[in-house]
Amino acid sequence: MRARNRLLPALAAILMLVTSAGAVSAAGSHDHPEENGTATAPLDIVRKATDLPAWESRAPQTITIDLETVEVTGALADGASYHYWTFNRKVPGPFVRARVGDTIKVSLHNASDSSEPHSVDFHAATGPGGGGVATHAEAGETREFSFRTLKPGLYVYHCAVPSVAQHISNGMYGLILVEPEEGLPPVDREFYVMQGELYTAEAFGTQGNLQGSVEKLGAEQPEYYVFNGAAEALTGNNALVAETGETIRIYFGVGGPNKDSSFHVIGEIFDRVYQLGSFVTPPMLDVGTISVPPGSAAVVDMTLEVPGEFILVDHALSRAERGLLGKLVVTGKEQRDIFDVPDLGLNETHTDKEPH
Ligand SMILES: [Cu+2]
Repeated sequence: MRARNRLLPALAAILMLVTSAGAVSAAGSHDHPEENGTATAPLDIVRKATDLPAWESRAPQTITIDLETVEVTGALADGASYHYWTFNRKVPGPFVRARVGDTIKVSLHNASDSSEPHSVDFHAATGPGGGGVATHAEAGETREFSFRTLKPGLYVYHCAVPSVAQHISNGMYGLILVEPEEGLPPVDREFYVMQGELYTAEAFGTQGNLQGSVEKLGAEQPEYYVFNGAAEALTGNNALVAETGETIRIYFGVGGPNKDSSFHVIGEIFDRVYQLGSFVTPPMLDVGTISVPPGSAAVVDMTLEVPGEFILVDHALSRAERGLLGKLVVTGKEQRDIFDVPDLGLNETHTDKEPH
């Protein structure tokens, strides 16, 4: 299992090299409506938490990022679809992995069938609008700009076309990691998770093709809260998976547009927290719940001592009943000196069949 763990990031790294020098791209054209999903056959817009490139030791280089802004009908919840606005057809947009001193060349193409202009503002960029004005593209247009990564950190990017709140809420946000020269301390597995809100005219739980509500958006009264784009998206086959004894890292961002997150993993303690995505500031140690504002991010590291299911939440827990729920499933040997439930048979529900 360990070998496979290492192989996947290695493959991802090779793919990144092949697309040289680290291009992030989406396949396909956008002139066929069926590719953009329908109310009866919505697309899976959820970006898997494992969908991020691996770290590599390297000198500063020029990286090309190809972003395509595509409006699609995606699955929001069981029996409910929504018209998302996306970077590369997934929410959040692609995880961009860079290092200090890189030059990032951004090419943004707005699909020809888009109803709106779109753009991208990188919080990692130093320059007017973070590129938001430079990349403002009408339907069918391509716009480019480049920036140097002057400062390490974990940063949000998002569409910056007014109403910006509407574009973000509809799914147009992602993370860019600018690693320090020496990288971060190594961990066994890394995950990419972002939180956002959706403002549907229909009440939470309504079936069918739901419509956006500018009134609820203006009042900051969302119906849905989501990790990686859809209700309870990071559960089932999309749950985060790891083994006892491993260290894991979550790159956690809040697209928002409006609500902060009190991010917490039930039954775990963060060993290291890089608050607000700062790597120059020493990380906080041993923290239970962190606060992440909209348009910001944090990095949390955990050591997994005990097997079982660990729930990812925003500790503003009413939101868990509006779709904001993820799972970390840990398999491996019980550690009864750390956590034991002698009378409930809890330990027998896990995969460990070895005698103690
Ligand atoms: Cu947009």
